[in-house]
Amino acid sequence: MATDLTLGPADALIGVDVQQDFCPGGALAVRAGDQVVGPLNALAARCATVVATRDWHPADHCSFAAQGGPWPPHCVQQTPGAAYHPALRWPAATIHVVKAEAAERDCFDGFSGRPDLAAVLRQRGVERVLVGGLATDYCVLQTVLGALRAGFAVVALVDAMRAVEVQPGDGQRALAAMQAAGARLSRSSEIG
Ligand code: VGL
Ligand code: ZN
Repeated sequence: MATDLTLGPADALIGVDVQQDFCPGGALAVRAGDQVVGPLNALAARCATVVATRDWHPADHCSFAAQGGPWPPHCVQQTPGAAYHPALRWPAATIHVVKAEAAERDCFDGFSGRPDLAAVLRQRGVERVLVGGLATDYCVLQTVLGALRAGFAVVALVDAMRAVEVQPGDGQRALAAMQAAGARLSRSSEIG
């Protein structure tokens, strides 16, 4: 049911970009990024539908500094940095989505990746998505907004996400933007 925080068959968990390069020691490390793994594992074990997205760039991606972009090279396809954090326990039936595969375009929204996530979720009868992962102020924010645009109710799992914070406060501003767009902010411990 979309009106409370009790899990049902119409709920899906989306773990955004919990990849080595976004975790401590990675090429574009998010502070304490690995701390999202625990709450995501706990919910993944309880959700009928689980989605995991990955940032999945070619080596010459436009967002990398060598091409004039803002970021160091990260999440290059088929490299260890693009792998999921090793402590993640995605269920066998997890739906895996990749995004930002084309060199000439960046993409922060899991609903603009491959396969078409909105179509896959609708086909399964999903009405609400619970979203966590990395990073709060980039791909988590855009995936939350993408889900809302696609017509899903959204619970943003505040303890299961961490922010890059290129500018201090970006994480808090991202949470405010999610809420203003219609997402419900919740701690994963509140999910019944
Ligand atoms: C991301 C920066 C660059 C993210 C991806 O997953 O939030 N951030 N590429
Ligand atoms: Zn990226």
